[in-house]
Amino acid sequence: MAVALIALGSNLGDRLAHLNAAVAGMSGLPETRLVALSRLYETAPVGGPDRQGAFLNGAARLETELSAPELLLALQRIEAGQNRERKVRWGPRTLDLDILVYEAEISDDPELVLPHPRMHERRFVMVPVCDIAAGLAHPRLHDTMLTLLNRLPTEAGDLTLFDDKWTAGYDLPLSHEESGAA
Ligand code: A4P
Ligand code: MG
Repeated sequence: MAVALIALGSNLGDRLAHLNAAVAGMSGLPETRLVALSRLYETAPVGGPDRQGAFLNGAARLETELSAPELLLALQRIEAGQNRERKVRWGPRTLDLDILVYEAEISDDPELVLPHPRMHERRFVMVPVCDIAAGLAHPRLHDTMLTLLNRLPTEAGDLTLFDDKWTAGYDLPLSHEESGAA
């Protein structure tokens, strides 16, 4: 059984609906359990074309028997189910699901870089991550997620708490570790 952290993002269409579909999709994956969800945050776009809309971002913790490549493929199918189109790098998207961390695996394969190479530079990733995994050590940098978040300048992206609840219509453990973040 492996622990994986997933970043969820949407800034196109019904953002909350796309994220809830992602939660439903991840919950339905074989040999996989969704064990924690972060709060949801509205975040200013980082990179990409000018004037794209604000993102909703969150993070999820999974326990899975899928390998990292199998999990990536499964996440890409869930993205495709929300009509994700790949046009512009860092451009607007209905749904983006990235594997942030898979156990302590380290990979430089461009198809699947682990841990996600930009995660620790981004408040829109690290704030939700600290809701669910503040004490987890970053496999490459070795510091905890909370230490990495606290090191980020506040200019590393505007972010506000969006809504304490995901609206998926079934029972999910909304668990936060006390992080003092947000
Ligand atoms: N890939 C490699 N490693 C991974 C990984 N750990 N998880 C490959 C997922 N995919 C990984 O992804 C491009 C390729 O990355 C895939 O083929 C996969 O094999 P993509 O989702 O098609 O493209 P992308 O998301 O546009 O590119 P990228 O580089 O993943 O973008 P980022 O760095 O994820 O940034 N601002 C705010 N506020 N909130 C956001 O969520 N997201 C981005 C995307 C930019 N700005 C943002 C946000
Ligand atoms: Mg992506």
